[in-house]
Amino acid sequence: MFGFLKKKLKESIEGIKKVFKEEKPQEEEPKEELKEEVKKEIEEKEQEIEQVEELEKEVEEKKAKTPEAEKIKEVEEEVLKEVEEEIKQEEKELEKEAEEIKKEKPKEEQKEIVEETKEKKGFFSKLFAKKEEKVKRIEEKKPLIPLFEKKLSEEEFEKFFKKLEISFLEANIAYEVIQLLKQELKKELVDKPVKRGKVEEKIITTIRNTFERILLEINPDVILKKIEENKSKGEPTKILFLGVNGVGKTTSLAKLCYWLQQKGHSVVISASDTFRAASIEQLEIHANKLGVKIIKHKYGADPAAVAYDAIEYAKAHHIDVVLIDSAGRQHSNTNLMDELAKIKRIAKPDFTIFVADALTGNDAVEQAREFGKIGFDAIILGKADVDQKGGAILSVSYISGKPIMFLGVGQSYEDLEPFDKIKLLEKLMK
Ligand SMILES: Nc1nc2c(ncn2[C@@H]2O[C@H](COP(=O)(O)OP(=O)(O)OP(=O)(O)O)[C@@H](O)[C@H]2O)c(=O)[nH]1
Ligand SMILES: [Mg+2]
Repeated sequence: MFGFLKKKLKESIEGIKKVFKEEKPQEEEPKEELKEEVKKEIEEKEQEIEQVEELEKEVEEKKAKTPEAEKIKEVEEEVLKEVEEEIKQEEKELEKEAEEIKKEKPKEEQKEIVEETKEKKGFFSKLFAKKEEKVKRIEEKKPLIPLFEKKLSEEEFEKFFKKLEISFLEANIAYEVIQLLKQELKKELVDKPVKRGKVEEKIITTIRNTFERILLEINPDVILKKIEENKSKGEPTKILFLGVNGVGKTTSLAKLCYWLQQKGHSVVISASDTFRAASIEQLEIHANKLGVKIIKHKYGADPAAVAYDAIEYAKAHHIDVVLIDSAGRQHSNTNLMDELAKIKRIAKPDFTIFVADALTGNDAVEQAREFGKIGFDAIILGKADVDQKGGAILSVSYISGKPIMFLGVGQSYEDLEPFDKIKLLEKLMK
């Protein structure tokens, strides 16, 4: 999961790390058998690198003019003056001392004077030590000045984000989500000092936190609670599945049936897709495998009437849950959308679950927006196991305002995972 998005994210971050001088991009060794297309790609990459290098040069020039750089220069000059003054003073004192030695200890103590002179010669090494001390003092004073840390200008950020934006779009992340990510990253990066070596961490953390904030999840245990509540009133719990054609509604219904059975609940299935050829037979196969009753009418029958009968059957036989399938439909088909509204009116489901195919990316997000007009309570995103981009998963709850309950992660009955955003984000960011 997320292979594509992770690769793209890494590429974009490598680019910005170069602006922050954290890493040099590795130059690719062109292989002889490279096809024209690949060569072109390398040329484009080289151009990009050139652009980044130009940008870097600009940054260096700007850096020299910053108040921080000027302040460092000032301190250097100040310390230099201080130390030179001290050296001069020391020089004077030593000369005075030497004069006095000469006066006090004439010829007879020549030997001693020679020794003293030798010692005086040590004055030059002292001088040298002073110079070293000067460098040390400058280094000591520097941390008191706000040390130059790389700050990203708005212009640099825009350049960096353009690349990231393309990656996000390619990963099918919804435009609104990308704008939100941009806003958050801008807040964290533009004109803010970022410590060297911390750029990647900062970007990753900001992206992660934004996703954590916008991903909505709902624990499927709410269904179990509702079942208990309804049972105490002698009522079955009704769950309706809706979504466009082929997204995985029927498969998700069968998986949820299995999940409920594992929790000890009895189930009846309503074959309310009376429209698509072989839909009833498909559901019958699942019902037989799972050992549950299926209520069906003929093809072309009113799907709301099938649901009504299934609910009556559940009431009469004290069955805990009624799972209601429905025909896939395009949200633009008003007749079929009205039919769906009718099923909802008659069956009065406790939970309406919108099923989408994670692979369809932005389409899934658009569908959620449209089906939201009929109304649903939670989302199951199927085919997450084969989704490399993650765009639908990362965007659908923010756009629809409804939480994700499960991810479909395969074709067998066990392949229904309660949605856990922390676990998901770990997968994306690790
Ligand atoms: N890999 C994978 N395949 C899935 C998953 N969920 C469903 N599928 C497959 O997707 C295809 C369509 O699934 P259905 O459950 O028939 O979809 P539907 O929405 O009921 O389709 P219609 O009734 O025609 O609208 C089937 O081949 C399923 O096996 C999943 O989580 N992972
Ligand atoms: Mg179906």
